[in-house]
Amino acid sequence: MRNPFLNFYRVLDAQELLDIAFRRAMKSSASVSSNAPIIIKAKKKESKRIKVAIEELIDRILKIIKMVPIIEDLPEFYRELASLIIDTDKLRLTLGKLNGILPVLSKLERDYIGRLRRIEEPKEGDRLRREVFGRVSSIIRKQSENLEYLNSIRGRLRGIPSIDYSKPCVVCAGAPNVGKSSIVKQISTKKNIEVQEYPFTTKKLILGHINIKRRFDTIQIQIMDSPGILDRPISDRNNIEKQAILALRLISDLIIFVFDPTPACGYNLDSQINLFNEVQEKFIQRENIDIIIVFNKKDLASESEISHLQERLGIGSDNYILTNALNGDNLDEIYAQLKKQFAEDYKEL
Ligand SMILES: Nc1nc2c(ncn2[C@@H]2O[C@H](COP(=O)(O)OP(=O)(O)OP(=O)(O)O)[C@@H](O)[C@H]2O)c(=O)[nH]1
Ligand SMILES: [Mg+2]
Repeated sequence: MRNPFLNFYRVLDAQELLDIAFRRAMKSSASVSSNAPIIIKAKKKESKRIKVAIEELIDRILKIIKMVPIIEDLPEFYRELASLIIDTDKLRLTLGKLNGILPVLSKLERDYIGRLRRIEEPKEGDRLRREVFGRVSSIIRKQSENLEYLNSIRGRLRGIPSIDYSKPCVVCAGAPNVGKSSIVKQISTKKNIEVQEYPFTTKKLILGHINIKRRFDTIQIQIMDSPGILDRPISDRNNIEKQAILALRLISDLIIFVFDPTPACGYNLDSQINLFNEVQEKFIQRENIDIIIVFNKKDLASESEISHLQERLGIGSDNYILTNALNGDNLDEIYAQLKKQFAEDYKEL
């Protein structure tokens, strides 16, 4: 599904909204015959100005409210991800406050147009229009923080990947700094993924694609790079780690779990194994989801480090892939496994 926040465009600030509305108003022209009395002309001209300005503002604010999806109505993955990325209560409140000024603006329009009908001097019309514009300005300016807030969160929401539910999705997960992003970068079409020597480089879910060649055609699967997860109680986990868990729980059709058998990543084997067990026990969404186990940093890992990890996991040498994500060594084995997994029974395309 296309990221529902892609239509969340930049919001104009209070001054920009007012400038546009008042400029439109002053350029507007009321239809009134040229030989009508001056007082009638004044009434019509100022009524039109008030109407144009206020309706322009109402229209633009309504558009702002409508372009932000209602979080509660979104599919579970997007709904939960949004609530990890932003404070959804604050968003709801902000939109509610913007919505709240609409009837106030409408009422001002009605009141002032009513008052204009009763003026007796043309210059009274000018005074009334200035007065109502002043009141409108102060109402809109009071929304400055709310408008700014919307702009401050939209980048994060628009950064959510668009998942195609009709294509398989592989989630690459593991402890921080083990080489998840390096692997996804090497084996997928997504090349602009940041890799750094420190943990928590990846702070959000990043989607790439892998084209798998079959005899007569090519199919495409999705691969998700995820932030590192620490071995600690869920209540201590931060919202960055929780995004990875969410992807495992809700969108993975297969998991690539990456271990670093060496001390290089900064997380010992116990904590990586605990995490692996937790993923298997708690975060797998369906029973038939396989895990490809990867031991990365082949170039750094000693024989004994590798056999130790293998023993601790109680697996045979055929049950993991030993890779070097720096030079691409053995990454073709990951590709081969994915092909085996998805090429045969994948009929779409
Ligand atoms: N020597 C060696 N270094 C590697 C290998 N794979 C990754 N690295 C390095 O390990 C560090 C972390 O790599 P990343 O790909 O950012 O690791 P990550 O698991 O995505 O890290 P987070 O996003 O922070 O959780 C970087 O300095 C990489 O260059 C490898 O196979 N061998
Ligand atoms: Mg990363």
